[in-house]
Amino acid sequence: MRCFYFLFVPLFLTAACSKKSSDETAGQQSQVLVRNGFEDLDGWVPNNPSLTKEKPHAGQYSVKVDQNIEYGLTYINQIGRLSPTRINKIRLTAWAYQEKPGKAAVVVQINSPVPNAPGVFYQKIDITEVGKWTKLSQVLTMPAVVDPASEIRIYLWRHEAGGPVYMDDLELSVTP
Ligand SMILES: [Ca+2]
Repeated sequence: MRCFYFLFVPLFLTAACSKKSSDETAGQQSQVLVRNGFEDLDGWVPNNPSLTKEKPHAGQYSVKVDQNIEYGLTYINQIGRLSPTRINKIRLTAWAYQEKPGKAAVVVQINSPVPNAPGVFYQKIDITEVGKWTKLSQVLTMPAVVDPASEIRIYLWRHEAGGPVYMDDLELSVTP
């Protein structure tokens, strides 16, 4: 209910509302930083073939990669905007569907704000199951020091997929 007043303000605040809400059902154990089922993006982002109605896990939309799409629709944000306080561990969960044997992946990476500097963090979470929706869940330990201006990117990567791969219901949360 506390998000109600955001209904009267522009989109960026409603987005902030959804991503900053605490997961109270988990007993204050986790704070959701990002949650997306890709339902409300059509028309708000530049036309992107990765955003599709072909095979949703829930709702109407998911994101996909295939032989023509190397990287799925990507979440990009500054670490300092994602969380004003330092994060030690985050948990990424997402549902993935791989149509044919292969190895696609969900990637979380953090890039330095300094041009051409080495990457700060990189984790590839492989998708191995075939022919069924599978929940990925992985805890990621953040580097001890991260510049708040660093950029986090989360995306589905075709990598070695043998056919179309879909991702839906992605969530990133702070974990103890
Ligand atoms: Ca969806």
